[in-house]
Amino acid sequence: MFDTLSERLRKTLGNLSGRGRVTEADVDAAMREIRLSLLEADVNFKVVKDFVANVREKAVGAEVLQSLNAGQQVVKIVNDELVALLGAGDRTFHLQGNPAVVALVGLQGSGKTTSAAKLARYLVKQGRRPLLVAADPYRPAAADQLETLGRSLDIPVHRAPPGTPVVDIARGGLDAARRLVRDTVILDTAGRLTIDEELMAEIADVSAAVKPVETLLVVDAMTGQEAVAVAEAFKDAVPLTGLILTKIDGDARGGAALSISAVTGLAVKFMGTGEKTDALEVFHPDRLAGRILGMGDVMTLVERAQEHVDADQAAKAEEKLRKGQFTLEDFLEQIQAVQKMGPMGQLMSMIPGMGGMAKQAQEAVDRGELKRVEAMIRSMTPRERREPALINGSRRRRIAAGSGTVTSDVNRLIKQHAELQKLMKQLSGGGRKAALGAITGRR
Ligand SMILES: Nc1nc2c(ncn2[C@@H]2O[C@H](COP(=O)(O)OP(=O)(O)OP(=O)(O)O)[C@@H](O)[C@H]2O)c(=O)[nH]1
Ligand SMILES: [Mg+2]
Repeated sequence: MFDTLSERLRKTLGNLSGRGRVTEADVDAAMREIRLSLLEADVNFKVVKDFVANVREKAVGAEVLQSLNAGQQVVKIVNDELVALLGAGDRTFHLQGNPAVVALVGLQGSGKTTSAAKLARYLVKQGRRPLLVAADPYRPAAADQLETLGRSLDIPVHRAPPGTPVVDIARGGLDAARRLVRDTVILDTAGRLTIDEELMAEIADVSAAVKPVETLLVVDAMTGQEAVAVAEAFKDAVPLTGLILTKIDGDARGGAALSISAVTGLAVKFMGTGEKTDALEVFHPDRLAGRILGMGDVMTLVERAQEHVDADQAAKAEEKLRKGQFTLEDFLEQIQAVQKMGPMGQLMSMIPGMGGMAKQAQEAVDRGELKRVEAMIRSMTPRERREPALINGSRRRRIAAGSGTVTSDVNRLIKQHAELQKLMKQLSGGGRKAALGAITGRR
């Protein structure tokens, strides 16, 4: 979502930090660029105005410009201001009460049901015992959707016959939670196409009846500034405690995500980064700022790896790499493991210094390059995977035919694998520096 903005900001800040001396005019030029970048990313104009004014004041006011690393200090000021902008409001996720009640509200299709399931999965990981409640009395299909998600996660779902008043469903959910010894109730409420009084009254009734400790508004980041307007309207009508911003993985310009907290004063507590139930992130403003400014987000990357990668398997792969015994079979395993961690472009943007390659990497994946590599390795015999040296001309033709590729693709894969082997031998032998040079010198 932040690709274009990120690219532009990185360029502007790169120019600045590369300078020996920074003058007030340099700062002003950079601020003009940043202002334009933010406006084009659809950030609320008032938010942009304040942001640029704050950065400028801090950069020009103090002794920053006299210092030797003035450029870097200005970059740091931009980063700090961005963190402040993203992090407005109280981000604590409260779970007091037994059961603790969390209500999800929002417009139709914003991602309430999906987010309810994601949140339940997240809570199970925290050691809690959630119960999902289908608090949509109008569409039986809505309850079916939640039930399917609940079943796939092994989390119980409470539902009531169609037409049951929503307040009764919510109360029934609390009873069910006590009966089933569940400590958290997640209410998935019905959405409407527009903000209407009936919807607001219904949410207010549920709030009064079961007193949720969290009432989170689910907003679709793809709708841009409309999302900000929706949040403002809901905030005036019901007691919201925070936001879940969904579809951050989409290709909207990101302005909503950047302005919504600053405009409404409501904290973003979680973000949805994909359709699957594991695609939910606790919102960390500093990490998102790092990703946007191309400084990476190592913390999230490590957490993703911890969640998805088997530590033993990873250690074994590393050992093999070091010994130069990393076969194509291991290569295939690693490709699969990394893909479980998330879309390639997202992962690349979390690695410091690699942000600039995120788009290319994702495009390569979208073109099916990883799939082709997988198909080629699958078309090899186990022995060929272990000893690629065996793969002669006729075998190459067979592998290409079996995987729907051409022999030059197979050649390239085998060559890349051989290069990787060589590189790793250099890395584990004393020639670490030379090998790193070889890596960074490429491309
Ligand atoms: N890419 C992406 N898709 C999402 C995300 N969250 C939800 N979706 C998709 O958005 C669509 C609507 O999601 P739902 O969870 O059904 O939305 P809802 O708010 O419950 O909709 P109603 O109950 O009809 O009001 C589905 O196709 C979801 O898969 C997200 O974070 N990323
Ligand atoms: Mg729904």
